[in-house]
Amino acid sequence: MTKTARAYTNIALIKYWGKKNKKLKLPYTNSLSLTLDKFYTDTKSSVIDNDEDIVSLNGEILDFKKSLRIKRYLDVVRKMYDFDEHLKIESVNHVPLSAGFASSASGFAALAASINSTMKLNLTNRQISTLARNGSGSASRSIYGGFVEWHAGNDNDSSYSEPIDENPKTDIVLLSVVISEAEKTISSTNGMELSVNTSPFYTNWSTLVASEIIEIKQAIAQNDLQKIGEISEHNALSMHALTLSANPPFTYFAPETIKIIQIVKALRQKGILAYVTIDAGPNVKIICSNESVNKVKNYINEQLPKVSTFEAHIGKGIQYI
Ligand code: 2P0
Repeated sequence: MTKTARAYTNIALIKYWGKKNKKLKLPYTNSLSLTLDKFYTDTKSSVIDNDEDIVSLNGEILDFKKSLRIKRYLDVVRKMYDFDEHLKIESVNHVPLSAGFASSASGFAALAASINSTMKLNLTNRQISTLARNGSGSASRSIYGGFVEWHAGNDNDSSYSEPIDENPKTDIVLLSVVISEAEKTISSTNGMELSVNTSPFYTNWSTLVASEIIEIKQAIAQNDLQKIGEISEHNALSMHALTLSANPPFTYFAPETIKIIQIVKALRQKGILAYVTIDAGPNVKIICSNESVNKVKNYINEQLPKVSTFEAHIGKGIQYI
């Protein structure tokens, strides 16, 4: 009986933005994330007597085009671990597009864990993280719960994630504010490449990340949520500065994105704990505390009645169910 692997999504507090090796998805810098509860992917895989893989998502078999990324990934895994069997992959995403999170992190983390189990590869979590990274960079972090650091590394084996604190005591709550469910026009892969190649600030970004990783780890060790929020917000806005300073310039922000950044600043001035972090899209995630989250939610709903909000807490690492 093959087990289903479950992996939760994660939000980067110190962002990954740029690959030094596209094929292996080796990043230029380390990154640091928080694994979230609620939003996850369940994946089951089984060996089939077929010369092609079969991929199903949410109960529907994917056509050639939609399954291509996963099939290519399975080719990489077969080569890496020296097996020939083809697989049927059955994935169910509990990461609603409407919640403003990408599903590639939980998706490839669950897939890597599932292949490990089905093919009896006996991989360590570090090796599963490496395997997940080959599918999507941010997936390497979803192997663990709580706060997680992805070490950039220099080759396939040295680029992996590691837990910093899987059961943190900080009362961090993440409020996802959804402005738009539309597909982004510039994929993160293309956005990263354009920033690396053309932003004059890219070397400063690498230096900044190195120091912010050290600072945020100190703040995590001290359960200093305000400091965690300050560093995360600064890091996220610095990442977006790499898009605005690219040539040609681009941005993931929508007008409402800026509006929410301003609202969050105003809330802080009223003594309410709130900091923004933003990925490669217009939606904003607000770092709150147990105490501040309802106030933040009510204020956002009052000011922007059209947006929806989703609350998430600290999540766990890979589970087999
Ligand atoms: C992150 N993002 O650290 C950053 C911050 C978006 C902004 O990782 O090309 O889907 O598959 O390695 O992981 C989104 O990119 O990119 C991402 P690939 P991925 O979470």
